[in-house]
Amino acid sequence: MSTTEQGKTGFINDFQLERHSENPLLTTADFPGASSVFNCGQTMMGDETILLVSIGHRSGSYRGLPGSTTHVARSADGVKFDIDPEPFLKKPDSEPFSKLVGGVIDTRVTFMEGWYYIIHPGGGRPWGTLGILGRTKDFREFEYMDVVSLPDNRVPCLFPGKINGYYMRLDRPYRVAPNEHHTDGNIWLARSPDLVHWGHFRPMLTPGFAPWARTKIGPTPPIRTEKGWLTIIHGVALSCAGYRYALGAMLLDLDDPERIVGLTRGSILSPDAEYERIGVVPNVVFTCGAIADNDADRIRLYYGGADTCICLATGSLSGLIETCLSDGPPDSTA
Ligand code: M1P
Repeated sequence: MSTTEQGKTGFINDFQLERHSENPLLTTADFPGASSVFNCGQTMMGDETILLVSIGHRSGSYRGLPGSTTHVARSADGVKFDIDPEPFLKKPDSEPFSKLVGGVIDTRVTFMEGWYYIIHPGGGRPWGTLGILGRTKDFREFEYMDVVSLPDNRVPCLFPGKINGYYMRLDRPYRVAPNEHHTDGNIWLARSPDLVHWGHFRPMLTPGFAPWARTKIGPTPPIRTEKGWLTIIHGVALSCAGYRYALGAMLLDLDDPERIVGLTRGSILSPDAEYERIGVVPNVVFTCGAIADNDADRIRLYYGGADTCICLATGSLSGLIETCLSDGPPDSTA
């Protein structure tokens, strides 16, 4: 085991995802009129890799919600993507969604019970940012279901099925000072009988367990593994150089997902490549999910670099799980 840093209880692991040699895979050149390309939802549909790629338009907000659209990109090999010409998600025209959705970014995808459920942020000013749930079977037709979180909680991430009789999700509530970007963010758990009504809220993880996640953190949809629910998280550190977004992972107990059984103390990907350091928002690696290839013992992350392009990083699935377990639950170094 190589090490980078000494924690309070000893050395931490240095598991690192590997960048694909063809990064960045998708850029503004792939989307006419785009000013930014970033943070994609991701899943498998049969043998096809599906990305939901968010773009900001030169004619609209350069990376925020107003005017942004989300496009389906499909790939047989996970590297070369064909992009559907028409946007899959954009500002809807039916109430209450038209009032709350100015554009669509940062989709989280969870496949369960024959549907791909998608949550994306809505709201923004003056309402505050909240989560909107919809679903599709084929990434061609999409139906909105409801507003499933109050502000400010923009990225609820669904588990892929009921656990002990309830649907569950990871929440990321945060506080926003008037006219400011949010400067914090924690991870909570919520339960629901029907995916629309949510409660039994429980706090799970706050920032500060590692330097790269000192300021705020956020979840992605959990992936079922034999050893627990694997969840990629992002962590943000604020310094004199501004915000820096890195990625880590946590592992949750299969029967009691409120219990964190492992958490990487080192980041597994941080913004070091040029396409991650320079762009619309510098020093960002950010993912809205991950794809586990169990047979190949591989995890794939399609992530946004500097809010400007889509990249791919991969690593050993079992290696990441073992790193979570060996670094242990957050209390062990708290
Ligand atoms: O611009 C960097 C990231 O900012 C937001 O993340 P957070 O809520 O943690 O600040 C998101 O808008 C994300 O899409 C973006 O990459």
